[in-house]
Amino acid sequence: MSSYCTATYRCYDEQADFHKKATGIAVGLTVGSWTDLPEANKISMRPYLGQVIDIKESRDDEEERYADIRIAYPDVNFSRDLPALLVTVFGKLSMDGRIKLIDLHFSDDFLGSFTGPKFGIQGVREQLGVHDRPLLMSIFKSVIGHDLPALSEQFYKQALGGVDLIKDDEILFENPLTPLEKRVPACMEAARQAEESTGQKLLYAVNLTGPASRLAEQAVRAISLGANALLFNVLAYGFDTLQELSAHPDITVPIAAHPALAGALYPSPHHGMSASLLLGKLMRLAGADLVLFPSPYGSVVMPKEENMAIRHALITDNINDYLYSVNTPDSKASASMPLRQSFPVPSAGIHPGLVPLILRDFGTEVVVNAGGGIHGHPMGTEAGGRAFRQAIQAAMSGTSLREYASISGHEELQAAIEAWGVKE
Ligand code: 1AE
Repeated sequence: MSSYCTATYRCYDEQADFHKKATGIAVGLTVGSWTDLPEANKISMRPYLGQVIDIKESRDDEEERYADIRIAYPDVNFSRDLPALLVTVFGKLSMDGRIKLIDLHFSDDFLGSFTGPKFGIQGVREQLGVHDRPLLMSIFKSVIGHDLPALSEQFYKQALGGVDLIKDDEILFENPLTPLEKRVPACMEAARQAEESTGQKLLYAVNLTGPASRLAEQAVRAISLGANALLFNVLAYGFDTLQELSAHPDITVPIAAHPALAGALYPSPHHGMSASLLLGKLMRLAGADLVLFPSPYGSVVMPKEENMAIRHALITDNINDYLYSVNTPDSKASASMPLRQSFPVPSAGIHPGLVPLILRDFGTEVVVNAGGGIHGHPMGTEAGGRAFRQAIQAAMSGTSLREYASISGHEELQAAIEAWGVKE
């Protein structure tokens, strides 16, 4: 029996005949073209022909006319990798009018080639020995132009504040002052020293950079130098590169996916891909253990509905769950192979006063992540970490931040609230 992967598009047009449009896509992206090719009509071509599954026409809040179109593509048309699937379903089409790819549904046969995250939420928690609270990650800030001692000191201060993960800034590339070869041992030594005070394990996500052909070698080298996590700018390299890294037998540490460039792809209602597909389903399928994305609360804002759809895609048992209920013919997606869950990491402009909102929306399976919100703390970087840990503790115990901050010993949270306030 044939198997298919299904793409859902949102197509805007005031006049178009959406049935004709859908048929044009199903034929044009498989056996035919915009002209009626005689070859396309042959019976022998049928197994390769795309199928229009359904078309739901509607108007948005601005009264613009659109249709959600679902098309099934025969698996026989593409190899079992994301570049082949994405080029099939949205290659040329992505440039053809007001059309956005909003969801993908994978056949079991296609999914069979993917192992997903190597560690996932459980694996990351096991590495850290933390199972009962959201994790806290801090981001190196002000790294360019600094030498190794300055970087080690910054690392040490972050670690002393009680963070679980520290990630390189995504704009830190190979450079003469802090090359990976020296940076990893220096930072891991700072982690060891901090652990003596905190008793806390820590993951350091080192930025993998440089030519694509050397990334795996660089990752293995970083691990041999002591790196226990990696950061990767997935969209600059492509999902397939992430998949290769995550499936590599010698890359034995969690990978955090940075969303750099995602804004070129998801924000328009008329073009690109939905954020939940880009930063949710595809990141998880390609093997990201942690996925960063803008939150609804901070400095770079993504609508909450989109954020919740990303979260769902990262943690649901069934990666094939539909992202948009409007497209579900029977509101149930067929079950798929289980993949490990990826940690959602809502980010950008996060400060302690936002922690209750993050936990309200994401629950416990979340990484609270901050750069400026830690280093910009009025009492310094170490206090920045402490303020976040206090905010997490308060939110988990159902105590208001202001009340918790007024308790003796929580001066760091008090200072953070005075600096940035509390958002309810
Ligand atoms: C969405 C990515 C956020 C990120 O990478 C970053 O560096 C955030 O920094 P802050 O927390 O906004 O200072």
